[in-house]
Amino acid sequence: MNKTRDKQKPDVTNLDRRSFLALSAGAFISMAIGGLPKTAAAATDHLLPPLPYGDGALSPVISANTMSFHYGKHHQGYVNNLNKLVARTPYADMTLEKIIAGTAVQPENTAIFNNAAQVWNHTFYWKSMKPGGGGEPPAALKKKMQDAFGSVAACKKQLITTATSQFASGWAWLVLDGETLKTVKTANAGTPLTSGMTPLLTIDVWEHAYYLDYQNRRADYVTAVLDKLINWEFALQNAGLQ
Ligand code: MN3
Repeated sequence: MNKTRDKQKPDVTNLDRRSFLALSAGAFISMAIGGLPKTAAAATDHLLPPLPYGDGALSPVISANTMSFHYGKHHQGYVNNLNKLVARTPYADMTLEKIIAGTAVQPENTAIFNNAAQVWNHTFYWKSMKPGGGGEPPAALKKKMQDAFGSVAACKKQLITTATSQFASGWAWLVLDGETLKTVKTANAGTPLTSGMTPLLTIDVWEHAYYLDYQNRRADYVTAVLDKLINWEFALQNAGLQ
């Protein structure tokens, strides 16, 4: 049981399950859960975090149409699936990070891992971008890039190569491996969290991230994200440099 998480939850955890189900359609639960959607798993629900900006804020690099499907359907879908999959399992009350760490090495729980990691990865991806992003990284991050890659341009080029060389669905990441800045790619729902690395930022290279706007031109999408949207300040914070 995670105490921090429990504190944020409505106080319905002490009801026995039969009572909870019996009440779940009633006004009492509506009141107790403060207007959240009424589901039997409400006591342990993971919620879709709000987007840090509006649907159309990243346009024209990422259209409002892409955003509405990607956030509203795909990300929401992973949240919904996760809630269904962990209900009545030992993972029901765990934080996302604990679920990811626990299921990463359990082949029998691949479905839980995939949905939990996709929830986490997408939340991290939205924060990796901002309207009016791109441009020069802050000095401390720039220094790290120069140390590892020679220049900011070389670091960006390496990120583009990493993103375009990921065969099929996955993610491109800028990470800290120990003290060293690196680019890594992960397939499907994979995340550097399970390799002990510190993710600084990510770019989703699943086709659903770019196909409506760029069709098959993944390199154009990744380049535009890096030039116009990438949130270097977020990377700086994650690196503990700020
Ligand atoms: Mn995606």
